[in-house]
Amino acid sequence: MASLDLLLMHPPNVMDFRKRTMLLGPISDLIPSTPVFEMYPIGFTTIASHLDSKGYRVRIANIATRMLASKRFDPSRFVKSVDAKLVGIDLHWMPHVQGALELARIVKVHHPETPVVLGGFSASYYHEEILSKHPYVDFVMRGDSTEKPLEMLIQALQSGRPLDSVPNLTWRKDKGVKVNPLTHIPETLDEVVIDYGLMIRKVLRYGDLEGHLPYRNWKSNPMSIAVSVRGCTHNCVNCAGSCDSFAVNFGRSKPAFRSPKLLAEDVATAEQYVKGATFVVGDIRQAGKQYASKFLSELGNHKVRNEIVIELFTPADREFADQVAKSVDRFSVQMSPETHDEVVRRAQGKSYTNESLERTAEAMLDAGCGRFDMFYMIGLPLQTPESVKGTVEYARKLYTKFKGKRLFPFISPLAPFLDPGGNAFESPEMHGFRLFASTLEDHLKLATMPSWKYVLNYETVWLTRSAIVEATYSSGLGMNRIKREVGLITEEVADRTANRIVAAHELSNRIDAIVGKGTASGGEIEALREAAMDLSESTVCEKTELDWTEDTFWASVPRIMGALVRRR
Ligand code: B12
Ligand code: SF4
Repeated sequence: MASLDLLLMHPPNVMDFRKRTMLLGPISDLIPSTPVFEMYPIGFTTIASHLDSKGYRVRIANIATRMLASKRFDPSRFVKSVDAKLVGIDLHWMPHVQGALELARIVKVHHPETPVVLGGFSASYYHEEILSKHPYVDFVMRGDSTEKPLEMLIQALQSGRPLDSVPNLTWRKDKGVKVNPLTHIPETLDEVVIDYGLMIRKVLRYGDLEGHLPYRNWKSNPMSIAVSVRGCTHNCVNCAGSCDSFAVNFGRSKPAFRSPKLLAEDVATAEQYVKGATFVVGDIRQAGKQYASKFLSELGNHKVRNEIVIELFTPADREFADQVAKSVDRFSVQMSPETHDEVVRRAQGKSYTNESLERTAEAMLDAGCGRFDMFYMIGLPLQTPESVKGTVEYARKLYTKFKGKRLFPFISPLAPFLDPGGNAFESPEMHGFRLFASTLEDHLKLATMPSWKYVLNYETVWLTRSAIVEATYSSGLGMNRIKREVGLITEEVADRTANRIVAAHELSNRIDAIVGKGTASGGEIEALREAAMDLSESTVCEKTELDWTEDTFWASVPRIMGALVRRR
């Protein structure tokens, strides 16, 4: 095989997770990934699409999914076998800190001359520390839009040109760390190329389905993503994707939107390849009412049949609900009120009432919304154990009020890390947070601790680490009880979930007892590896409770074939 211009690899959270005891409990229960966070950034697709359109040869290898798919898959052997001129590894989400740096080290073991570039939110935040302490990383490409800067880096490397003029790049020069200005910050997302068929063609070219899968269960729960925005107009205190954080860390003073026409085209193109839900990232009303209306009417013109999942950052009215319903065949909604307590919600950066929340749910469900998911969180400013109990009670009220109407509240902890770069991380005392880690090195130490309690990089004045763990397991049991009572889950599922929560809680206590003796590794911890692995998934609910669609990957095959034939 001719040499690749760029190999993009996505690591698991911890490279040797298969050998370690890590009770990661509920940290990924409410997202498609398993606790190793195998989902790669959507940006891999836009980077690959952009470079492919310029004639470069790019391959994506999801190392995490391949490790999950087969015990025999050896990442080191895979890395050794690939010939690439540049290797890119994402350190977008902080939980991948150990996995990303270890994968970079493995690349250098087999290919000492091949340069390694890290990118993503967390790499951008810690760029100088990465380059000053980790010799096997050569570059960090900063910012939320790296498609073009990466192309410039590849051109410079391949032609031997100096790197001083590559925007957004942090690199080593004259034994020091050189930080090129962060100047590539596009004002719109209209130049971003998203070739939804590219992944399929790459699967065929490299004969590697698992390596391109966004997450382990994608074949049974396929989903596509359309991105409306980079940046955000809101300022939730714990979020590194907030308006303040984008300004300080990624140089973005206002969000960049994809035009409504192109966004609707993205959704329509995605459905040519994938029969399953299409998740539209970002509240489509962020750019204004007109933007949302235009997008919805364009979507109507495309006669999209896939289920469309939209996000609401603030309450919506009946007019909007009806507009959505008129524009698409099927739709679902996701909203994160975080807590039932309006004072806590305000401290978290969201200032709407429960009354407006319930009116929104009612309007959406009346308009035909397939499911309305509401996400609640543990670890918020001002939130006490009693307040968490109150949220569970509020969920009971919601279930009763919306009985039979497809409203699903979920609760999970803010875990494992408070986002570096978010306002609470930057000014912890002001928001009532205490940090256990602030540098990259601190996070590296936490990442491999044997249970999620010790991985947490924070606690709050109102909820210690232990209290977050206790509140998580007891609210999980509470929610499960309510779902059983209202008949939302079967007795069998309810029993299974309750047993798992109790077992995970017991195991967490056993790990506490060992760590309390002053050791976080060794024989006693190792003996718990299998149990920890078994209890790290679907802790507070069955993961399938979040599935949007009943379509499996095989339902997409005729579409993929049709689209590939049409493209010839
Ligand atoms: C949509 C979204 C998701 C989607 C995933 C979409 C996806 N596959 O990318 C879902 C809901 C599944 C999700 C899950 C999680 N998310 Co999220 N997510 C977002 C959100 C709302 C927007 C996503 C976004 O990343 N934008 C698009 C652009 C900016 O990124 P991108 O195109 O993917 O990548 C570009 C650059 O980042 C960069 N880049 C990225 N990777 C690489 C690699 C290389 C080599 C290079 C050069 C460049 C590069 O170049 C790309 C192209 O220009 C943000 C909040 C926000 N306002 O931004 C949070 C956010 C990114 N998520 C966050 C977190 C914490 C998580 C979870 C860990 C939460 C959890 N505990 O479950 C999980 C991890 C999932 C996993 N890997 O398995 C934090 C990250 C903070 C941090 N520093 O760690 C954010 C900032 C805010 C938040 N708290 O939600 N998330
Ligand atoms: S959590 Fe808040 S600040 Fe962060 S992306 Fe969502 S709405 Fe924006």
